[in-house]
Amino acid sequence: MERTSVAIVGAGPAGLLLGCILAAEGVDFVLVEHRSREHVLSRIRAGVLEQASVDVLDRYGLGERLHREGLVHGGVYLQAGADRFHVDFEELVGRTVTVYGQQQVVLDLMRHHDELGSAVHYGATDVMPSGVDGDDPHLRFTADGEEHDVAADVIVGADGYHGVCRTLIPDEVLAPAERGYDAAWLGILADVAPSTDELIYALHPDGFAMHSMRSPSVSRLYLQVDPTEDIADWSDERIWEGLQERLATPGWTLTPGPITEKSITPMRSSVAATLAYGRLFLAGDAGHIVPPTGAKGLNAAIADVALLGAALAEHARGSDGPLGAYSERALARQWKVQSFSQFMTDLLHTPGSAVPADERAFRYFSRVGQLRYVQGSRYAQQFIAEQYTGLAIA
Ligand code: FAS
Ligand code: PHB
Repeated sequence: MERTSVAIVGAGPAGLLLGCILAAEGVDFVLVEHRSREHVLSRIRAGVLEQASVDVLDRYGLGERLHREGLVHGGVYLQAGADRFHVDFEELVGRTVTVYGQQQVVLDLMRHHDELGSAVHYGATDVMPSGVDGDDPHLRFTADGEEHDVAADVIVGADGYHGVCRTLIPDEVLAPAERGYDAAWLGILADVAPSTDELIYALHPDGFAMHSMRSPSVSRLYLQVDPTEDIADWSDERIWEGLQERLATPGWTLTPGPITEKSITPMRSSVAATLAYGRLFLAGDAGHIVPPTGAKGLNAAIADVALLGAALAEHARGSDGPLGAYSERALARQWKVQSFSQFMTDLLHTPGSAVPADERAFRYFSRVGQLRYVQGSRYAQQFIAEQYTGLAIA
């Protein structure tokens, strides 16, 4: 039987970054991932890092390529119909965001573990944490044909919303608070230079559209679609037509290009009632998920493990205060993130087709009214700028 201080389940950004933090703090760990390294790297997810997230990566020496290749943005554009305006984060709150795809963050973290020679097992099977409600937790798994039984002081569930760790917590304890949305995002990657210098979030009568990017030569764009839509019904031409229509504004053109990836992602908000159960701690999507409109999913995962990593280091040094407070502190910040993500999603999406036509019109025009208020209010723009660039991790 093997022994470690922290057994981490899941090698997404939360698990990988937690491992880097523990290594920096001198705390031993094992990290177990049930998909291959290539599969984890292939997942196209988030694109924007808050200032607070960049600061965490810098603190642990993980930001070198991010600063070399990331795109620093001083604001975003919001658009109501054809009326586009800029929200200048730097002028309003003195902060920026960095466009740097989640795949690049994950690659940097994986490479760091390679350099450290960390105990990271990809492609593991029969991954089974147990005993988290007692004093002798174990993580069992099979990797490279070898069965492992690891006794751990603590187990961390960084295995996402559909992971195994959440299932170890009784339903009445996990008790997630949730809401759905009558919209989904059709996302594309296209080999074409972005048609904008900063992200554009647009509310149009046909639905939400967004122009993001991954590099000076790769664009990332999204369209609101009904959650029941099938990606097979969306030809490249239909997608570009929708984007052209919804993002149009006088004097600006959207340059189309070859689409290299397209997929539809449903939206949901969910927050577990606790991120701690006995010797089990949840971090990232394992504990909460948000709609992507506020660019918060990846950043919230980073915030969780920044708090949890520091708390586990204190625990290893004999002080249990921070670990005992982790769930409460992480959830307090998460509910602020949830509220902002909900606000941005409700503000920028048209009501679903199930909503009666008169009510749909009312909701749409009240959102246009809210956007026009934001356009004319420094205070409203500071409200958005402060939260979009990221609240302090504390
Ligand atoms: P992850 O889900 O990334 O990682 C969990 C890991 O655990 C995975 O590698 C999984 O394979 C592994 N795992 C699961 N079960 C396991 C088991 N039983 N044993 C071992 N390993 C197991 N966020 C944004 O901010 N902007 C976006 O545009 C955006 N787009 C998204 C699109 C999609 C399709 C999805 C699903 C999410 C998107 N997100 C976005 C949110 C996303 O970025 C997450 O917030 C982020 O991946 C969270 O990281 P983790 O908590 O590490 O969870
Ligand atoms: C992205 O670039 O994928 C992205 C950016 C901002 C969001 C969501 C997704 O709010």
